[in-house]
Amino acid sequence: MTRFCLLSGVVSALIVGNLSCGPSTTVTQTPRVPARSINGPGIVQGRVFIQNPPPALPPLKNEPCCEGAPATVPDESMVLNDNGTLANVVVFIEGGPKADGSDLDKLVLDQIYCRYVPHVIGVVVGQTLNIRSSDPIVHNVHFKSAFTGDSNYWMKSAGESVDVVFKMPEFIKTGCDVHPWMSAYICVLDTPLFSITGSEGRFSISGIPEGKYKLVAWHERFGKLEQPLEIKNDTPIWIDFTFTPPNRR
Ligand SMILES: [Cu+2]
Repeated sequence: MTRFCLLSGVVSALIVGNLSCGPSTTVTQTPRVPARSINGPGIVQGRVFIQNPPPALPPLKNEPCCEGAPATVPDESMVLNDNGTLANVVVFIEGGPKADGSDLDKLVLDQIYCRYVPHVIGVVVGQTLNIRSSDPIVHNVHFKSAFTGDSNYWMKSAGESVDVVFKMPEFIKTGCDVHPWMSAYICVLDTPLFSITGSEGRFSISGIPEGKYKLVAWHERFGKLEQPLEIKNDTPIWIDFTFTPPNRR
């Protein structure tokens, strides 16, 4: 029995929440590795297209905001680029080592003229996200995590901020109750191997260790697409994605 308990103790080092000798049904979880230690020769790049896109979204009325703010702001929940691609798509590697991002630089999510900048931000589990306001008015940063519940940070003047660290991967929509047209996505990832498309619809992820993975593309309106990815060496791999909105097929 003693021997069994010793052995069980070794195994339980890899099992979350099991520090006793009793039987366990807990799922084995691999410890996280420092994000900066994840490095390899692989590069994957490509573009994210949209087929038969819906009509462009009208801008959002941006008032009452504060002095100097534009009367409207773009609705960034769907940004169509001129070359047929889509912005604000998070492309990431799934199936690699799970990262702890506490060794990565702090990121900033700002509120400028009643708009989140950027609209979509990727942050690694354990990495610090500084959420701030540049506006001389009241905002509240209000979001709900599936793991930690409701968070609501009030910011009453320019320069106020809060540091937030997420412990689990999830994509969280945040908003402001004072200015209900404000929205952003905080995409908490298990990996530093990700890229977010911009005005050219391009993504590029480097430093991928050799291995077999899934490459996932996520957009807040159009959901997820996946493709297999195998990294064998440093030859860049090109992969394109094409979203087709469900009602346009
Ligand atoms: Cu606000």
